[in-house]
Amino acid sequence: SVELSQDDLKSLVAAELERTRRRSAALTDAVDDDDLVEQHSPLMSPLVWDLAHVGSQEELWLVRDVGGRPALRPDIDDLYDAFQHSRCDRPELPLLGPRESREYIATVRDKAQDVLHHVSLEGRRLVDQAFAFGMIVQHEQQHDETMLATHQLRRGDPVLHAPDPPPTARAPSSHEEVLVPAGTFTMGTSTEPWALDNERPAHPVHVADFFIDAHPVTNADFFRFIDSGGYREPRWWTEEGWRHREHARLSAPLFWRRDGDTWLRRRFGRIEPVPPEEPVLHVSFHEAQAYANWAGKRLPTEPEWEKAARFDPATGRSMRYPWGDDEPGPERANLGQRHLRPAAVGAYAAGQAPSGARQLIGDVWEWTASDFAPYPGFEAFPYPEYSQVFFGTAQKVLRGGSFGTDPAACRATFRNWDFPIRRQIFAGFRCARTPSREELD
Ligand code: AVJ
Ligand code: FE
Repeated sequence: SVELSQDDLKSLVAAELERTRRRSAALTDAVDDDDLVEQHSPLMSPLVWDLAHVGSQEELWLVRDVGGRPALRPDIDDLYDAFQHSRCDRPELPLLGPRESREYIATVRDKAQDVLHHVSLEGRRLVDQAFAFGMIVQHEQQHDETMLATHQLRRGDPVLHAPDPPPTARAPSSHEEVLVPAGTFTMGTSTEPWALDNERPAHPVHVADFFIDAHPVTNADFFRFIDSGGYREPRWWTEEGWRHREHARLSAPLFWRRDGDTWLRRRFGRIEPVPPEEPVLHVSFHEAQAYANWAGKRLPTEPEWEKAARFDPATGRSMRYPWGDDEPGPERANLGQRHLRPAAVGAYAAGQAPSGARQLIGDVWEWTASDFAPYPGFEAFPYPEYSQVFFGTAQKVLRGGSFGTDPAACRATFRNWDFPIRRQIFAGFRCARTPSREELD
């Protein structure tokens, strides 16, 4: 790749900051002030909290740490520290109001742009290749996806609008899978400039032969699981999964409602029939795992998912994306809230991986079988509260990003994680399986 001059890198970073802020503004300007301060679900913060929180993180990292400038609002650090107050308690806090929040984040942004203008992007690891700025861009984009999830939970008339994703040229059969032959590949990265600590370092992983679905599991597939009693049969579920299913009374994906013979769903304030050809969305890890068992398959492990997504057997190299090293464009993947729904399976032929799998990047986050764990040689950077404190068996890894994820916060090495009961995130899944002897001969 070409080394950018410091000036070019700075212009790129400045543009990314502004592009990201336009998204945050669109998501928060779409509703009135009452709506901004309201809690739409105990699972989520009021939108106004997310808004000021992105400014607070930007102040901490870019203005104070990188810039060495005095604190603007040390009095509000605690209010916007995600570890101090859980989401459900945030509406009771003396938060900045909508106007104050907008003023605050604009002031922080002016200072951050000034810091960017004056800083040397050399010497300190925190600023090398503009890492801290990239981290803040990704952080705001992650909250923009969280705010989109809040919009999905919100009751009331539709306020977000976007064109539909491109149609599919050829509808694949629902059982298409690809074989990824056994061998070692490079997992993670040590060179991607804005990769976060948990994606590092690059390391070799041997992966045995496996099949992986060529596309995510669809709503049509999921109808069959439901119709054949998938939610009523404990044998498809793990013990923990079944206990949760009973406790939460799960009987269909979140936002679905049965109307006679058809399934309807609410999508950003509109009611529509569940589209059969779209990836299933808003299912928990437990539902994904039950479906996979029912289908005679399993969820892919993280190494399997990543190998299917970026290993190129022709060169023996791991690529940044399934299609190569080029940034995602609109023809490659459904990202960036360009569309407010996943595309039908079979779309994005230009985004296909060498393995033959499609739609690995964008459309829906994909649950994997893996717990969120550090790679060998992991080093928390720049702060343990980003990833390290979440490592363990409580969190499952999701891969690939959704239609709500920005390209800046999505690549084939990117790791997301959440509790296995979570459903309000834009998550679906695809299945994998271990081939039988006969299938390999
Ligand atoms: C990586 C998406 C799990 O939103 O909880 C945002 C990202 N970390 N602010 C989250 C994050 C701090 C994180 N996820
Ligand atoms: Fe955050």
